[in-house]
This record gives sequence, C-alpha cells and structure tokens, in this order.
Amino acid sequence: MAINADEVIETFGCATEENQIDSLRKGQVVELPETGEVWVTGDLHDHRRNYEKLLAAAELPDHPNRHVILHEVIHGDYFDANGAEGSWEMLYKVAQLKCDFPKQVHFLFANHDLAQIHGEGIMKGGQSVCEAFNAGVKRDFGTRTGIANAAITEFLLSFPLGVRTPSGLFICHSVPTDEQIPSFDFTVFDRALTPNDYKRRFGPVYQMIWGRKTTPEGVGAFADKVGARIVITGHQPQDSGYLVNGERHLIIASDHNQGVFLPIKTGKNYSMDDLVKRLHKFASVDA
Ligand SMILES: [Mn+2]
Repeated sequence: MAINADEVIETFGCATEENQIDSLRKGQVVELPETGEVWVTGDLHDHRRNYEKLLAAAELPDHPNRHVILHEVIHGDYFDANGAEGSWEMLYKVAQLKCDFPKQVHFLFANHDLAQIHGEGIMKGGQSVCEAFNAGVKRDFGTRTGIANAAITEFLLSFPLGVRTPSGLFICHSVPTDEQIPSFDFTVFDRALTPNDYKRRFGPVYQMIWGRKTTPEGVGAFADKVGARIVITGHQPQDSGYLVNGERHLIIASDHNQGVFLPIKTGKNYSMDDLVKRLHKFASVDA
C-alpha cells in the first residue's frame, strides 16, 4: 500500500491535540452534554466492516449533537504473509474522524493501547500482537517508522479514561478487579497522569483497563465511587454481543458480526432493561 507518511503522521498529531483540548474533557473524563445522543461501542479490533457500518449509520455530518465512543481499535485480523498486522490503518481512520468531528468523537484508553505503547504483553496464537503491529508500521512507513511510532504513542496516550453522561452512565474500557477496588486510586480521573499510573499491576490506569471478571458487587462499588448508576464497558469478549453483569454493569463487544453498538440519548434516564432494548446488532445494519 502506498501511503503519504507525512500526512498520516500529521493527522495523528492533529487528533492528539484535539483529544487534549476537548472542551468536554475534565481531567481524564469526557462529560457529555444534557442534550444530544451518544453511540457507544465496545472493542473494535480493526473490524473494518463494523466501522464502516457505524459511520454510515451515525451520519455525523448531519447530526452535530451526536457523539460516538470508540475503543480498542487496534490489533485485528489483517496479517500479511510475513506476519505483519495492519491495524495502524484503523487507528489512522479514527484519528481522521477525530480531526473531522472533534466535538463528536471520543476515545477510551484500553489495555491493548498500553500493551502497544510498551511493545509487549499480549500474545495470540503464540505470536506477539504488538510485534506484529510494529512490523505493519515498519512495512508501510519504511524510513519514517520511528516518527510514525512516536506519533501513534502520543495519540494513544491522549485518550481519556472515561465518558460520563448527565443521566448517570459511566463508560470506560473496563473496571478494576474486586480485590483492587477497595484501594483503587479514584483521583486518577481528576488529575494529570504520571508514569506510575501506568505501572504493571499497581498503577490505577493499568488496573482499570486490565481488570476482568469483576462481580456485580464490585462494579457497584466502582459505580458508587465515580457517581454513576450504570457502568458500560467492553474488554471482555462477548460472543452474543453483550452481557448484563448485574443491574449496574453492561458489557458490549463490537468486533464481530454479532457485535453491537448502543445509540442512546445523553440526558435520558435508562434502566438496564432500557439499555439492553436499545442495543443494535451490526449484522442488522445495512450499509
Ligand atoms: Mn481490552
């Protein structure tokens, strides 16, 4: 694939800045306005068809009060014969989207992003997905690889940790484990981050984006601390598209045909049942 490396790198820079100066952002959380819609997705993992469907259905240019939330867009299934993986391109697409619709597009920091920044930590079929991603960048950027990697890292680090609606929803990639929640550093959402926040096992960012199998009671304690009624996450794969983990935790996935997205009003008070009824399967979207 022939690419204009300078143009791609410049776009990552633009999107990084838009994340940093987002007027809805308070610390590490984006606070959505009372009026409008938000279309929530789960992990995307370079599912190009679902991304196309989402964009076609969301019609962002015609709906300036409509927001979309994207996370874990990298590390998909597009490998070449040499084992190089091509999801930098999906990251570029969402960066372009942020530059085109800076007030409407929001990201959530995820564990695959952190693993990619560190260059290690996630294996699939005996291969490091981070090395495969690096090989894809090297293949396509050649002599500009170093600068491209720096721009990608800055872009990923500019992602917020959560999105909040005025109706009491808190949307994030995942939540800490039950064991971590009692001592979790909740100030992480309200302040600038330091390298310690990302530290393996002990950093609050790490704990939050890697946490799995949190019980409904654990998520309830987390929700109380962040002032939310219901928490919506991705992170844990869902073959049927979603899982209701108790009355206060909805898990959704957007990285396969049975995956879902959740279009809702920012100011409306939904119950868990209401949210489940609003889930849309990508398979049912014509685009
Ligand atoms: Mn994840």
